[in-house]
Amino acid sequence: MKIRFSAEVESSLAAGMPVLALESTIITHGMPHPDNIEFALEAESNCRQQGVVPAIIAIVKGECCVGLEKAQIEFIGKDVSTKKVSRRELGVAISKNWSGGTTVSATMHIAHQSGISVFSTGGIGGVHRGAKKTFDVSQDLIALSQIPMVVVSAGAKAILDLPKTLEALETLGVPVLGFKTNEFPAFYSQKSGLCGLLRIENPGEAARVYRKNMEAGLTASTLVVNPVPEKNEIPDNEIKKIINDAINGAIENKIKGKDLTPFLLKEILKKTSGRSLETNKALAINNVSLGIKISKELSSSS
Ligand code: PSU
Ligand code: MN
Repeated sequence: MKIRFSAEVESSLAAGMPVLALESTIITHGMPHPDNIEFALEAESNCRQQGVVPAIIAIVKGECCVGLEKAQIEFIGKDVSTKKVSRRELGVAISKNWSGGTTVSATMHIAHQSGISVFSTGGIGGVHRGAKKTFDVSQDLIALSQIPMVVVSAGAKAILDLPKTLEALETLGVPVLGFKTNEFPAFYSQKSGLCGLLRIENPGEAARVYRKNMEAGLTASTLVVNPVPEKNEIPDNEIKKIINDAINGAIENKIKGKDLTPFLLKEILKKTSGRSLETNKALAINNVSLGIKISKELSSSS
């Protein structure tokens, strides 16, 4: 695949220095403008301050880009025609000269092809509620089972069916490590009631498990779940009704497929008067911080 690397990503990869992959659907479809741009720049600056090169991955005018210039971030974050590109749409997006935010599945594919092994997102996609009828299960789960990386996420988005998502991760052979917790986080809040994860205490443990998985020849990613900081969480009992109302709104408006997740996130933003956006930013930045530490552990132990 033809990949356009930013100068800093290219030199860092060549020198074996740590690089952290970041997705761009969170920028194009997950957050409104201009918060999305502010978030992306803050995430990048945190990486650089800690000695890690940020690699935002996106499709810009048909080119698969790893590491964006500031003008490119502003372009994808502002342009309303920017698509949401999942792994199956990569060839389509490039051949049609689209600009697109890459989802977790597409970002993982491109990061892995680029030789990047750590990736931080907000929350992975998973099994949607009502999947028994709709069959709506995110490609992110399949990508997690097929592409060996470390993926850092605040659990799966609370709009999903979390018990089924966790079961699917097990079926697909994806190890889930709880960062300082044994409970699967619920994106906006720390707790989901789903306990029994393998708990790790520090970034070095995540790096070690990933290395051992690689040595064992496993194809799945090591999924590190990192709860939203307590001060930023929206407690489960507050967010529950809002999510249910948003899901009912989607059913009424016949929103489905790839439009569903962006629709629900926007509805929740409206119904929480912007509080969900602050939480989303905080959890994603928190995942960037942990991704930075894991990528440094991996590059220093290689
Ligand atoms: N995390 C966020 N906001 C987002 C996403 C993740 O905080 O918008 C995106 C990711 O790119 C993920 C996608 O891959 O939502 C899932 O979409 P779907 O449910 O259609 O597979
Ligand atoms: Mn879907």
